[in-house]
Amino acid sequence: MTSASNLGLLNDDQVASFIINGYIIVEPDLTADYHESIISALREMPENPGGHIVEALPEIIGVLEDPKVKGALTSLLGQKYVRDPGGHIHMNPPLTRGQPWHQDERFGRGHQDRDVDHIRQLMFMYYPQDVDAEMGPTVLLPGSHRRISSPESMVTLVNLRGQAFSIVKAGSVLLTHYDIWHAATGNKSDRVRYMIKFPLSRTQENNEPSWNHDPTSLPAVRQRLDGEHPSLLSRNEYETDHALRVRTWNNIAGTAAMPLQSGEHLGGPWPVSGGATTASRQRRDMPQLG
Ligand SMILES: O=C(O)CCC(=O)C(=O)O
Repeated sequence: MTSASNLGLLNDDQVASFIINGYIIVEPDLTADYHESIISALREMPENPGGHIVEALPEIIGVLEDPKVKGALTSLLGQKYVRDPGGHIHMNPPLTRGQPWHQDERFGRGHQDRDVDHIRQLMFMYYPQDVDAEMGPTVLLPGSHRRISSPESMVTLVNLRGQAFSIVKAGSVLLTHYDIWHAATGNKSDRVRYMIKFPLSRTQENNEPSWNHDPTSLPAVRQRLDGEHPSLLSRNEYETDHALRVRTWNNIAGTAAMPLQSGEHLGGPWPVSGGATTASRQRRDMPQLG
């Protein structure tokens, strides 16, 4: 798709980043007054409306309809994405403890059914106030959406190498792959931190990219999908992860799909270190050598 529409569609590089890391932050074109009004409405709510967020807070539609948000959602979930029933207002009051790391469950789907090579569902997380490091930001682990893990095996995990925090400006929207590992962190401040979360889904497969695709950027995308490794992976999993990233691209790119293995992936100079044998493994181990 080209930029004919007025949506803030993502470009190839941004889609590649999402595939690699599993998240993107969007800053909607809404005013500070708008976000303030959401905070006021949240403060006045007598209780958490559970999944009935839009009924309790109709103004929230403004964020879902923002062109940048719609553009990012269209880019990642296709033209006909839908907001699923449910969602949750996550209020993180002062002096809470952090949550355990987890992947969200969904409509009876268990951890064994996760989409390790596709983008079928996203989580939308909207922060109406600034969130700093003390205020209990959400923590997430880049690249973890391709890792199937049971809740039991995650419950004892604490700080993970490469973890990233949603330290964001008021009004920011964090879009994540549904299966990303995440958790609320403890709020050490004296301020309440709100976050409104909605699940969204793809309803149809793409015949062509639903983002602002430029065929000339494919080599650069390929290099990133081949060569960038989120830090949590053990060495033996690098190759599997590379293939899952390319398969994810192919599952959403329609006519812009690429061969699963590039020539470089199959051969090339011997590596300087380790037992690897291919050029892509050399890039993996010594990315500074290109
Ligand atoms: O409140 C947060 O930062 C994250 C909470 C969350 O996503 C969850 O409980 O699944």
